[in-house]
Amino acid sequence: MNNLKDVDIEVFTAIEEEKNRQKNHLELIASENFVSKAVLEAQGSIMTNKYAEGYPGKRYYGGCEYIDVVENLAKERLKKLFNVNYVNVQPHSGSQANMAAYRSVLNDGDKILGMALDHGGHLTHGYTLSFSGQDYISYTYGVSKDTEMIDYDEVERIALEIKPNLIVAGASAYPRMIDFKRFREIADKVGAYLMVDMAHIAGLVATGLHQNPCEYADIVTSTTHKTLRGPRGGIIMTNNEEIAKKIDKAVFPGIQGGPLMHVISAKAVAFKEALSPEFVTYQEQVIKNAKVLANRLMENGFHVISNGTDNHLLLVDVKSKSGLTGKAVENLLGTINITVNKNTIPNDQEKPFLASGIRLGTPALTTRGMKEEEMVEIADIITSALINHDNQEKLNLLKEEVISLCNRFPLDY
Ligand code: DSN
Repeated sequence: MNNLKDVDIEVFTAIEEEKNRQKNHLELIASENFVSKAVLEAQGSIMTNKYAEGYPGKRYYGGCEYIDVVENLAKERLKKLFNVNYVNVQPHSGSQANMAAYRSVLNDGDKILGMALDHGGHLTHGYTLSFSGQDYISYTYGVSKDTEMIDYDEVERIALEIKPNLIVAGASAYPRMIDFKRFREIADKVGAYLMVDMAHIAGLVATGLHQNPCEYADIVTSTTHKTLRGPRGGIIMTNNEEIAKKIDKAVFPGIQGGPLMHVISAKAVAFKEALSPEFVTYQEQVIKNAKVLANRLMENGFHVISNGTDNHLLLVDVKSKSGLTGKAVENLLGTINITVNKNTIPNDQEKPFLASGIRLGTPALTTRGMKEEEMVEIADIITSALINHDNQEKLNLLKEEVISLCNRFPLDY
């Protein structure tokens, strides 16, 4: 069979250019990472050719014997990783994992309570433009104005007032540990299900560096491609057998057809990698790096939301120091090969499209081997870029510094 270069030079070239971009830019988007070659190999394999609707041992198609081997490996490894009894590895994405999780225990029109998007929550935690804010009546909690951290007493007050059927814990832009035990107590007080979306922190949970929500929640969902460093996809977990059966039905045939077996193969590989001792060392470094990045930016005069971080990410208020919006800073840093995303900060006065902050995460750079020393260098480059945002000569020098840093920590693709 012909290879990609011969069949489709345009796609081949775009992939090569993206590879070069990944190699020559500092990737600070908190939800991104670099998978191993083994994960890439599994995901790019012939497993993509197979239809396998159903579950291991109960498929709607013949020829699934090796597919079953792989899905069972993924399931057993995932159970071990998070010490949980029932798992579903078929969701195509985090959004679909969340949709199936809600549908397994809720009816349309039920009430859900999740973290507000502009306080660090996720679209699928009840945002009005998402299915989660349309199929369910959604309410939000946020972070305290003073501490910029979750105020659990306030969450409890809101829960007692609205009596949700389900509470969602978990976030996309929250730099602190989340107390799932406390969320369980609140859910029990109001007779609600507790669902935890641990997508961002799954790698930290897998290595014991964050409280494990599987001990407390009725359902835990996650993606597999953030701190967990696997292929792009979703997973659902529970310790409740009845809920597990409903989750399986909600995923297939509820909202999905054939599972992506090449992705499930890659998930199995990633879970094996995550069970290794090296993965613990990696996650420890992810946190150390985030703390150093946050501290250096604070030393340089930035307000880092909640005055620091406990996990893999930090939120920086760029507007108050530089006068630039998050969007302007995202664009500016892009010109010197630093990739970040603009992010609203709690009680942001800017529209979400502009935002006052940026979100920075260390999982990807830590995979490249960068450590504390490099985080200090990066914090200083970011600071200098903002101070010199209209000095092209200085920006050119900073870009050279970024490329030299990338060259010192090559990406092995
Ligand atoms: N888009 C993801 C993130 O960047 O956090 C969440 O789904």
